[in-house]
Amino acid sequence: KYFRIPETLDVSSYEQQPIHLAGQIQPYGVLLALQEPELTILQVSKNTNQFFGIPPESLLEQNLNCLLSPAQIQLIADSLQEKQTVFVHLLEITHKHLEISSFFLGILHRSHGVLILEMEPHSLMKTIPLLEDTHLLERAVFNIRNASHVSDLYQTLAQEVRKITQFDRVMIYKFEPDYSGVVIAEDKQSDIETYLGLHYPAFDVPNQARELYCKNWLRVIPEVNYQPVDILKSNHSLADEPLNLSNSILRSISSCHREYLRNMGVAGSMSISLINENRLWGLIACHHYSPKYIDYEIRKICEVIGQFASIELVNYRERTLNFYRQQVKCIQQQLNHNLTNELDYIGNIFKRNETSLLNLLRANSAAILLQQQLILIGNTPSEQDTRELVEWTLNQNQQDIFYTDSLSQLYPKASNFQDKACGILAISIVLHERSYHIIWFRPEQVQTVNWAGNPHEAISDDKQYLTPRKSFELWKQTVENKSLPWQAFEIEVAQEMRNSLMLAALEFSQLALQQAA
Ligand code: BLA
Repeated sequence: KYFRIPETLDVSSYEQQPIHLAGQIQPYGVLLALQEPELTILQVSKNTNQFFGIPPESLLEQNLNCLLSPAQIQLIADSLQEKQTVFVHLLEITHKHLEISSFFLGILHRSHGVLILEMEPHSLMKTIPLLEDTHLLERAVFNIRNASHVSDLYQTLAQEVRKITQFDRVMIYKFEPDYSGVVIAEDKQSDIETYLGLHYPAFDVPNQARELYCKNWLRVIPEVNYQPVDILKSNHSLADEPLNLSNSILRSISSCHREYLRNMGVAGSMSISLINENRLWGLIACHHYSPKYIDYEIRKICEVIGQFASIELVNYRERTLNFYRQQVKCIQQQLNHNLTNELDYIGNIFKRNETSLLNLLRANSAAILLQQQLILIGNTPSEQDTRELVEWTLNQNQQDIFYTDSLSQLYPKASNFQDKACGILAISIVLHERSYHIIWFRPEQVQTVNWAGNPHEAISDDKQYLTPRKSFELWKQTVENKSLPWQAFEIEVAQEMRNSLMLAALEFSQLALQQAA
């Protein structure tokens, strides 16, 4: 039925590849590893001839002053006394033979005991005046802050990054709790196909990549079709291991990912991390269909936008949680009010709060069983099926809350109503022989995704498995017979609901006892 993972694709081998020890760089700059404090060159990328007119062998074990003027060396040495982690200088290098000089941005950071200097050609003409940069950033921050709701925030974020960078496509890629991902917003050229709403399996951005992207905010691949450049080591080099390039901007990108991009027709790419409490929340993923170099200054602006948006996302989450808490409180207050005709009364409260009850737990439908009285909200399984299901959950667990995102695995009958109840969350209270139950239902995940294009579209070439469309097919396999997972905060909300219901039930039973006496 579904496209299967090709046997030749060993996903686990990519999961383990240490991408920060690639030992190679992208060819759009030069990398030097230096020993402090003398600034001796311990390692150097093999492409120095092209940029400096000097072969890499003749730079090894030399002092950096063979490349830079004493004034520049002093500038670097002074900056290294400062506390920050990255140092940036505009550097001028004179080609000895051609007698011309060229400019570079020299970006320095320390990595496991060595100082790494990366040099990117930098045209003085191209440097955007500082004021203009500030305005780009200011506008983006203003628009992001003024987003009216969270989906507007995602869309604005994609639009702002695209306005600033002019990529053909900018997407907001959000990780789910299981690290599969979904494109939740997109701004693109009008004539290319959309990826909005497509889901991808977790290995599309493997674990080690996600870990790395939590440490640095941005990567760029100006030219996907590049030939990686090796790094030359001096014989006296301190360590045998490859350099740790975790924070290097030139780090060569995993060949698997490059193939993926090539299969998508992408020739230039960039991605910016969105981080929430040390967890990679998502990525701003940018594609271009021809090679695309983005100036360092613009990349920095994008990085700051990513950092700002990350804070906004946390704020939004807080606000959402507060909103839910208020709704629970509201239902709670209604339950505590006027305790007369018990069952009808509780039933009415829930009917009146139908929408909140569903939104509270992002459920599509729900059922409330008060003694024998059954109230169905939304598109639920049939009355008979629901009653049997409640009975089953009661026998299943001795706990107050029962939830699963793959009901049919535990309760085979559920495969008849996967489109309504593939995942359930149930709370129950049994008190003095009276019972109260609420069950929330979620349909099978595949049925809720927003299909971009025709999901049943034939996949013509089996060899090209590394493309978003095929990833989407793979993702569908991983979520077959599964609903969206219940998240920790949703379980908390359900627990809250149960507590409120419990309190109301207790009051009722006391009232009943008093009346009997
Ligand atoms: C990295 N995978 C990435 C990155 C993205 C994606 C955005 C970040 C690198 C970057 O900036 O470009 C995934 N990009 C997507 C997805 C879409 C997109 C899903 O545009 C959808 C529209 N990737 C695979 C498979 C493997 C794989 C099958 O699809 C290997 C089994 C590996 N992806 C992979 C690796 C990296 C990666 C190893 C890290 C690249 C690096 O930083 O070196």
